[in-house]
Amino acid sequence: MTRITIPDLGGADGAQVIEVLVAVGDEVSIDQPLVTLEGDKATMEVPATVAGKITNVHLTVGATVSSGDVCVELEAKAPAQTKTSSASTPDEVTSKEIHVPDLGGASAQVIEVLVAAGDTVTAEQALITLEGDKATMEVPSPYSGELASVFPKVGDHVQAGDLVGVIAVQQSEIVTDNATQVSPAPADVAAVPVAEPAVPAQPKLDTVLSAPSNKMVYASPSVRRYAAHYGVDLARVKGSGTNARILKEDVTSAIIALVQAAQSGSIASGQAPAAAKPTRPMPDLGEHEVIELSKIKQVSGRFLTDSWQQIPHVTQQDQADVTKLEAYRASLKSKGTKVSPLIFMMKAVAQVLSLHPNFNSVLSEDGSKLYLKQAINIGVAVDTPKGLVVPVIRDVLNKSVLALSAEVVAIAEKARTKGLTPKEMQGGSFTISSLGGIGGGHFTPIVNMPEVAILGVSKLTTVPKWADDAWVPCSMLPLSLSYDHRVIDGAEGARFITDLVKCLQDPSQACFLVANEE
Ligand code: CAO
Repeated sequence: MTRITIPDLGGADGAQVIEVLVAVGDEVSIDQPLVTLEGDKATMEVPATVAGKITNVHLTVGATVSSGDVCVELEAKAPAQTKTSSASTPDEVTSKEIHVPDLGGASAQVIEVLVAAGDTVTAEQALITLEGDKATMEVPSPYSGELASVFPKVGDHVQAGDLVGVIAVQQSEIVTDNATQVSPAPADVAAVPVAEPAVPAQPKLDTVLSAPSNKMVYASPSVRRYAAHYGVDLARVKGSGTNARILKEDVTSAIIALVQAAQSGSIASGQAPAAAKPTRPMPDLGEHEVIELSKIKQVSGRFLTDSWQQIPHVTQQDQADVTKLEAYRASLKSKGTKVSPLIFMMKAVAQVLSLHPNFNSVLSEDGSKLYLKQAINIGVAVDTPKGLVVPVIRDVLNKSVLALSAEVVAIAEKARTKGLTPKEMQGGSFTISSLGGIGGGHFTPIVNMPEVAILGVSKLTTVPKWADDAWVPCSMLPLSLSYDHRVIDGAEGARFITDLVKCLQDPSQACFLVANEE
């Protein structure tokens, strides 16, 4: 009896089972999805890591799971024979190690792991993406075969010769391609850009798309995101993977076929994938320089585009008179305790989120459910040389001002120097983007999907205010609250920002007290 367990969820423990795709008695093959999980930021499928007949299904829809929980039990089929003997014949299977190629002396960080143990890969298929000082590169598989193990994790630092994985390869595969595959060509991580995905040639519409149906769609979360990005309906895409699983290449073929059909007039241009419509030609740029956008910028760019396109944003603006809070901050500073206005902002936001739970939530992918979170975990946008990242500060409501201040300083420094782990960026339910240290007035921050709201904080200015028959100088803090109008109504948005302003105007609030002061 073999047990298949929930794999490492990258810190996203507490994911919910939203689909159970198999039942007792089903025969499953390697890589066939067993259940679909929904975490804070994404959905993922748990694939079968061995083939066999299901004897017990341990999970039901709605269950909450963590890494290591048992998913199913099955009677495993006899595995394919593997051996490492050099005397193997062309039809036998041999285990081969895959190593990181020459990186030109540098080490590099793993920023994507594109495969998992049990995946069948083809020669030259990318396994992991590395980011060095100046560029990213993919490490391809030198062989076609089935991966027995994959070792690097996102965030690991690797160098030439480190083990990427072990692959079971048909002996004939090695005989044919030995000369080029055993010693991968040296690749300079500072010079090799990520290759564009291979584009299949001229697919015909009816070979890649079927009529709309309610069939179950098998596709990985990354393929689903890819299809969603281009506006392709996965229910219509013909899958070429195991059990009609839809692969990235299938979606690419569908995009190309749809664009060609739109260009030839056989479908209306509005039916072509939105992001794949013919683009304007590049204008004559004259002398120019080309810079490769960092991976962080490319990835955050995709998320921002998705959020901007999918969320009906409203930005409610206001300003808080923080004169008293600034005086309190100055009194702390005179006693040697320096606290950024951002920390008081976080405490005030946490306070107000506890009164407006709809803002402390994430929305399900289909927009039908709102998950109200108990913990108040606030993401803080940090500007780094490689782009914008959002570390998440947990349990802000229950942390002291000083503890929060130390944590924000440390995590912002780590984001700028060493980089963050995925876990440090997960689990948030509201984001603050503070440009107060830089300048500028109100702005329109973009919601950090699937969260439903974000607060933009700008630089405070001193303005004259009429009070008690006299003009007095006041410190006014511009606030810009963007929210998802599918979830938050305008009245709720106005109530939230009004409560936030009230909170910030009263520094005697318990949440602002600095422990060593009182
Ligand atoms: N008004 C006036 N001054 C402010 C302020 C405000 N709202 N917020 C901060 N300041 C002051 C601080 O007090 C500090 O001044 P002193 O050094 O004289 O005390 C100075 O500005 C620098 O602050 P900081 O930016 O270093 O620190 P912070 O705690 O305010 O912010 C962090 C930390 C990580 C949020 C910030 O460094 C950062 O990266 N901001 C950019 C975020 C961003 O790019 N957002 C855009 C996202 S796109 O939507």
